[in-house]
Amino acid sequence: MGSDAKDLVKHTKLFIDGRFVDAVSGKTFSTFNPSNSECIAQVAEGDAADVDLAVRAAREAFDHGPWPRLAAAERGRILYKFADVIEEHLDELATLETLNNGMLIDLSKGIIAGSVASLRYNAGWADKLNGKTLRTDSTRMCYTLLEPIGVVGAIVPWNFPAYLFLNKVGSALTCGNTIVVKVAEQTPLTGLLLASLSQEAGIPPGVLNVIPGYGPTAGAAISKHMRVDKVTFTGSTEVGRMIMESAARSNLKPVTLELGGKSPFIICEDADLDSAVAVSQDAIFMHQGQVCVAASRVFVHESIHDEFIKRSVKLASERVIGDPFQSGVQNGPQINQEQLDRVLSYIESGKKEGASLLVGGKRIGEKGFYIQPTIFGDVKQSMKIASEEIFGPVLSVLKFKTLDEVVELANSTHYGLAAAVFSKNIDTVNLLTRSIKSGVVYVNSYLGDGPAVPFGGYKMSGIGRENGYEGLLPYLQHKSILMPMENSPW
Ligand code: TXE
Repeated sequence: MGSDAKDLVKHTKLFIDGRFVDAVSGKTFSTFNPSNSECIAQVAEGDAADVDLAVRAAREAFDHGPWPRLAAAERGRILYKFADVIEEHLDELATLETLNNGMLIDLSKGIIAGSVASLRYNAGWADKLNGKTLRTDSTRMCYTLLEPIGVVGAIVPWNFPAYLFLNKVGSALTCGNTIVVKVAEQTPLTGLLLASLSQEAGIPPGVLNVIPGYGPTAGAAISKHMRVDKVTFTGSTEVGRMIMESAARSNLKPVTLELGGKSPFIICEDADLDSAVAVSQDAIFMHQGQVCVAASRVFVHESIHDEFIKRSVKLASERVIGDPFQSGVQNGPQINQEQLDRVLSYIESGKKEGASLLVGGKRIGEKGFYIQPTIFGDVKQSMKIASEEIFGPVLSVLKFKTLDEVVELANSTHYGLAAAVFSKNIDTVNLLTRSIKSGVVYVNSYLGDGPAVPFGGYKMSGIGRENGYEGLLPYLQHKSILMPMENSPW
């Protein structure tokens, strides 16, 4: 894929007010292919000055442009058209995603198809977002209006670049907002291609603006901008905290935060073990563990613990690792050297703290950022590998005896994004699903939620929900209008 890769990269500049432009500073940065560490292209590096231009364009498009004033069904129609155009370019987008991110090509295709489904789901809501008519105690009636919130700033990470881009753009635009998206510095390419496709679909200039650039410059400029009305962020808990702080210190803009996780996967003694073993492998190793809901802690009942370990170690050691474009490959590279080093340092800490390294644990080769799928046994909840987000292919296996004990252990992290319960007993399932503090609990399955299902975290995994009707509400203002109503018959 190396030599013809450059032909795929058509857009490397900032996208502001419907035009691809250089950064004000004239600076660029390199973007890489994680599977061989080679530079793919130079990309314009936006910073505060460029964010300001993009916010002005988005402001103008919101305050005076057609987008928020269109009939809602017409907005929906344009977003459906956007989804069609993306679908026509699905292979191109998926190839670019794999090139820039290292995601397996089949996963890239599936995720882009899922992003199209999410965009269509949101588009369908455009003309169905209505307020209510309310009774009041007085002689007045009240009705509520749902209005767009204004200019949205979106900051997206590198793990699912196109999906997270479209998820946030789809929700914001459906509600009549305009948006400035800062794409991740590691993976700017699919967001820029999507920007150009938005023009083909007829999204007016200024409605969608895209700034590639770094977090502390371009990202921070969005979160503290006085003329940005809302920020939506997916990324680390550490940066989420910074974004909330600068949103509060500037214009108190509301934030939606989708942050890290340390998701528990609970396997009870009556579980279907074949299924639990197979599903838990993908739940941790899919996309090399670079998934916010990666099930990085598996709790296994003591009666089936040794058998689970035996089967899981075998499957992990058989996983095919290699070029993400090659069919049959199950694990590709981590995103970059920094993440690779971070994952390897967690593996070292697991060994030092006394966990047993059962399989994996090493880097593979020197070109690209490949790590062996890794499983630790004899893990204690107090160890770093069981309490901090690793964001790599590293599974911690913990043993439990009673349901009370596993609830206590599963809930004893700062995170609360996702969980799984494997059991055939309905009472056990009900007890665990209601006791676990997380935004989603999968029963005898994992992932595959689809766009209608609200998604987000408890505790330090985030604030607010994305997807579903609930995911649209943060992009709307709720206005109550009260007026006299005399002589009403009832
Ligand atoms: O994330 P960052 P990184 C977690 C995961 C991973 C760790 C570090 O544990 O190992 O975070 O990854 C922008 N103001 N997740 O460093 O820094 C940045 O440019 C405004 C979980 O890549 O949070 C990028 O666009 N923005 C996660 C985005 O924030 C700033 C997905 C995410 O980068 C900023 C990714 C600042 N001061 C990482 N600093 C998930 N929830 O899925 C950085 N950014």
